[in-house]
Amino acid sequence: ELRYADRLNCVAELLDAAVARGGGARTAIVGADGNWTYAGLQARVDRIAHVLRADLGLASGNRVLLRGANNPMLAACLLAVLKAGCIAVPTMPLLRARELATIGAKARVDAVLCADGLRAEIDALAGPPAPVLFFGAAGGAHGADGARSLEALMARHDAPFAAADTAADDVCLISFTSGTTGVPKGTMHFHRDLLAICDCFPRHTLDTRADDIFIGTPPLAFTFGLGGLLLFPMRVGGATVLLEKLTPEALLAAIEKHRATICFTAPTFYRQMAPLAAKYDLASLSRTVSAGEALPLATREAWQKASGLRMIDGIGATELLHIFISAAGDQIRPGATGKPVPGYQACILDGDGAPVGPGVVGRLAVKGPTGCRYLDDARQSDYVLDGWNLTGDAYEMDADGYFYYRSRTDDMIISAGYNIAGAEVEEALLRHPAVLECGVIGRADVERGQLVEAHVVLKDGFGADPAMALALQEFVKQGIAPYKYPRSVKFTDKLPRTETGKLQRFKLRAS
Ligand code: 3UK
Repeated sequence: ELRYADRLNCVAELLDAAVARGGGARTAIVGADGNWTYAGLQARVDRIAHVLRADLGLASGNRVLLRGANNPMLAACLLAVLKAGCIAVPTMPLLRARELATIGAKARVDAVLCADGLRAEIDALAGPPAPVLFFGAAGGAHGADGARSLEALMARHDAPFAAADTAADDVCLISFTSGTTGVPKGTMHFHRDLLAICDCFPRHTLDTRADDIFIGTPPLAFTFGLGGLLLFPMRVGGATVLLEKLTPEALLAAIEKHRATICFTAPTFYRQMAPLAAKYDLASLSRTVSAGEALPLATREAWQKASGLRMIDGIGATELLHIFISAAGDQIRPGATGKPVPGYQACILDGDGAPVGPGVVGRLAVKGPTGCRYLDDARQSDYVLDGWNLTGDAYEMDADGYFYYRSRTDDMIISAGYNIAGAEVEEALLRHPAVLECGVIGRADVERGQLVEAHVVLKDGFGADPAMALALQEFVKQGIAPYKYPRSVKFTDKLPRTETGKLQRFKLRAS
């Protein structure tokens, strides 16, 4: 049972408390241009909070849109918004002007803090919705002029900033979902939610400590990254490595260079890192976390073989803020996501909302200290039923209480009366030595209702020809029940993915 005070500012707990405990000289953030200590981070956060209040005239509850790639200044801006009692509206770096305008309008933003390197799309907005300040990656010089430069304004404030007196259940974050189905939805989270996620998954499953060094790819604008690469490290007084634009090679090199201990990224990244891992010294790593998409067994095995580390799979959602089912160490059961993280409960429901027992595929329902509150009320009842969050995933439980991912509820393929989970076919295909990546969807078909269709990216050196398509079909028939094999195989160079690393099946269906 988690207990928090009624009046609570999460940044006071995460940052000021770390400094007050004597951790001011410890490294908080490692960036491309050097390290910031906890005291150094606090000083910057306080200056930015003063700018928000004094120069922009913001009050508690005002909303601030944030735009930037993962770097120390973006982290400082995010924390300053919360410390000032305002609401952070983080946005993904690749968003274009029109999408930013939509989010800005939906979230009714009152101000914008934007990385100078990403200003083009903000400049392209017809009328910026609110005052905009620009910042550099490490708080240094950049292109923006005096009155629009965050750093220039920060230089005028050197007094400590006392955290705004907020309620534990004041909204502090509006986070937009990745839009795997097309339309991003805004979700609201409280000050206490940001602490609750630190006190569940990382504490119980990862056993995080002050000497941990966190690294990974998810943007801070994605709650996977916000938790794993900012809040979790701060909660234990550890360090986070924030680097922009990480390729698989660059992530491996950064793990080696910074002696990272915990890595967060998506399955597709582990798949790409596995064949390269032998070239790097990864001895510092002790925990590797995969989330965002189902982890295929073939990927789990490839990474374990390459790194000597077992993969910690975990399912999280923007609506629930972070990971709620996972397993580590001896608790890992390959093929299963894991068990509910302490603090959360999970069950499987049938179409009428009644719980089903082991071995039956149904709708995953989750309850815990964090939960869904959509900005857009109309969708709330689709996601929450009697306090249980319906994540939109089809799962199955075994007799020991392990949860097995099957598919997204709306991605289940129904072909000639059979229910086929695309993820299972993908997993079978990934075991073929020629397959680098694949996505399996149901294509409308007069005869069968839907036809299993595989979109396949081959590894270098393999030919995309009818013989290969046939070989892959035969291979799947040998691996899983033959009726699941892809009757259509299409080769492509690249699969459509969101910035969070998720396959966009709706785009495959439309292709
Ligand atoms: C899918 C998974 C199988 C699943 C997220 C960690 O992904 C995150 O949030 P989103 O809102 O998407 C949620 C949906 O993604 N998913 C995520 N992880 C897994 N499916 N196995 C997994 N391990 O469909 C879920 O409903 O973008 C992940 C932490 C914070 C997050 N927001």
